[in-house]
Amino acid sequence: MHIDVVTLFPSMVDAPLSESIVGRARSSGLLALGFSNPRDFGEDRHRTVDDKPYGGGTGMLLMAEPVYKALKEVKKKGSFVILLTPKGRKFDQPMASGLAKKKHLIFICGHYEGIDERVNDLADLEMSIGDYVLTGGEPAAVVVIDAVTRLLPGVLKKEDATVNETFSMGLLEAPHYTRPGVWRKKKVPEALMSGNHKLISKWRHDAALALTGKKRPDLLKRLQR
Ligand code: 6GU
Repeated sequence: MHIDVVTLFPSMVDAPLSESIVGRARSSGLLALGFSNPRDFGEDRHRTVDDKPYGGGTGMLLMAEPVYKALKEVKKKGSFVILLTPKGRKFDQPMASGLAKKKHLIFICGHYEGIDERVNDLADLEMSIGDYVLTGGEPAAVVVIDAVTRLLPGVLKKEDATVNETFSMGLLEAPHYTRPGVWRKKKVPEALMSGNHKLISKWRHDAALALTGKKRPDLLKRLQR
């Protein structure tokens, strides 16, 4: 998978995606992550990329042209372009699965108060990661790229990969425990210590259902529909 990020602050995306599982996916070539910076396409001698909004109001806006040029630099036939904005469709696991099947993704990160509305036409999809306001799209790009990368073939061990499917099925995962069997008077559930795989599977399924019902009844309702 090849992903490019159009951003004024590439290190905000590069650094968090250099660690752990995603970092290894990049080192091993399963994920190629690139950047294109609108700052490199500013037109005046200060390479200005922002300006005041028409009609007044607080804050500055990213201008359309530097974003357009930064996008043009990385866009190919078959690229899927995503504009990250709090006004977009809310990201979830099924959307992550859909994106994981694409060849080339491009994320455009807004910053400041946003981007000139006219760049919206450049995107195939507008996406948000939840109902709160971030300073820019960069943390959202990190979230989406992480969720997509762990779905790419070869990134996770086979056993772990099925765990993603559990959440795509719409249930929270059953609780996990490791040694010791008793920790500060708290015991690990009997079934998990039994060595009986059928019993363990049943315990996990029941626990997942109960947990989801308690913490996320909305997910259960969606499953029943
Ligand atoms: Cl994608 N961008 C910004 N700036 N804020 C957000 C967001 C994106 N998703 C949720 N809040």
